[in-house]
Amino acid sequence: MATSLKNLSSYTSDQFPDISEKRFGLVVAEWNRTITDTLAQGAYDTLVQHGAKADNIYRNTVPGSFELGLGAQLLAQHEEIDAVICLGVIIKGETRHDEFIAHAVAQGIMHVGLKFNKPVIFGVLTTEDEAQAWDRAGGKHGNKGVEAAVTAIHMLGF
Ligand code: DLZ
Repeated sequence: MATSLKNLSSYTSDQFPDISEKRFGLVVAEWNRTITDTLAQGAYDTLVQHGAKADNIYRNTVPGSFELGLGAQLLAQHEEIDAVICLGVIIKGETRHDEFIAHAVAQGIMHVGLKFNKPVIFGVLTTEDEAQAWDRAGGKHGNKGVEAAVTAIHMLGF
């Protein structure tokens, strides 16, 4: 007998859930501030365009990307928050500092999502230089803040 695969997710990315009553936390790193601000604006605009209320979007800053995990946790622990979007820009320097930060942040953010059972999105650019970061913050590769917001919305329909 043939078995059928059911799509467990109620929504696909072109048919989003109603987010008009959802509350979002944005955690934005201050390192490379002009770029992270652009990512945050992209995320905010995308949430509003998809129906989120401006009053339901809470923005907090943290010093650097390394602090994004804790910032996310401090927001995610609140029952009213439905999803958290973490935004940062880690640019390669002379040492391997960037690698350690990037790995720690990725794991930290994943951990918070699993701990609180809610979407915690990794919107962190890890680039060779500032130009590559701008390419992904409104440049030729789009705005990854927008993509992070779309991912959060998608996951809320899961
Ligand atoms: C220290 C540091 C360095 C060298 N580079 C970056 C970066 O490119 N992007 C970023 O978001 N943060 C950077 N930081 C700061 C760390 O994330 C963190 O804030 C400090 O190490 C203090 O914990």
